[in-house]
Amino acid sequence: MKRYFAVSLGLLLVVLIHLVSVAAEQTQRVIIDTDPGIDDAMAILLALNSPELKVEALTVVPGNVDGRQGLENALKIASLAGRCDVTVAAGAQHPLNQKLVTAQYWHGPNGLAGVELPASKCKADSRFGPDLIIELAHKYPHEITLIPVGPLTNIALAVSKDPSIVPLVKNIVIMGGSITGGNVNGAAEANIYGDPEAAAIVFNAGWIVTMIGSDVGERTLITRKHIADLQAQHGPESDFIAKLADFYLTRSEKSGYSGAAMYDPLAVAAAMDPTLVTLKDMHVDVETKGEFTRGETVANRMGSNENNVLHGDHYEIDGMIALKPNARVSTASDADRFLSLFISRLKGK
Ligand SMILES: [Ca+2]
Repeated sequence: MKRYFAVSLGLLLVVLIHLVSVAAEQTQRVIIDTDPGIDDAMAILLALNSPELKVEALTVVPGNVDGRQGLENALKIASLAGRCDVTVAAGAQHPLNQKLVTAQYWHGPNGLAGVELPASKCKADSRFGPDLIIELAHKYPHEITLIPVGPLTNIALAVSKDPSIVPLVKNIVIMGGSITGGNVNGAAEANIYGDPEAAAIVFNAGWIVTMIGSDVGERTLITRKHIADLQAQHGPESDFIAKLADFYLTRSEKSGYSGAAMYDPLAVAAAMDPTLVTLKDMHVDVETKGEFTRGETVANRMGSNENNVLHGDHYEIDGMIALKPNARVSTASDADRFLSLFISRLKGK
């Protein structure tokens, strides 16, 4: 009888170890590069409350707020979630080739709708964000998914310093760009506009960038009904998100939107479950020079360019030149399913 129990216990242990290893395999290691930011805060808290993701680091980039404020916000958000185990590191302090453009207009004076979170119990890591990205890409080859949800400065610095990380990174899912007009002006989306040279480096690095653009974010709206649903159960994180969403919605309504665009959280969700978005392979170039179009993501949807050859005083089309896709561009989202996921993960938290 004793032997029977020992064998059963042994079998149970083998099954448990197998289940744990299967779960670990299915957990994706991610680095969120962020400029927090209202929708960044939502994205970070979604990731920290999703068992599919293991957040290896939050690296901070200037964008919605400057680098100092962004680091303070990231630390406070991690602390609110009780997640001081997550590495939080500062990164670049300015874009590669232009002045920083901050967005308190949309995100409030501190970038977090003016909501004052308690002082952070978490401490910043001393490593430089881009170096940490390089280090983690080597430590976990083919396992890291990068989720940049701010200007692409830190990612550009990392791949420029160590291009060998490109094939080591499993996936890169960015919130940025648009193929149907911008949110800064007619052409450019804010994250790409915030550092076009960095974006050009990232799109041309040799990996396939999954691009969750502002045009899709703007069709993935959180509404007052969603906030009420979120508030059916209270918790410190969900109460914080409700305050952010209320501020953000009021701001968006004043600008003529019927809800607030879930830009950054949709990128996190797409990394977790790509079926939440429709993706199409395209070649994307970043405009860095245009008078009206600096920061535009110029997407080729045909997979080719005309080859124009000079014949005397004019050019003639001499067939097409095939273009290799460098991006999987999201053209639509399943907004209802995404918002149900978002609310279910954060309700009562
Ligand atoms: Ca952001």
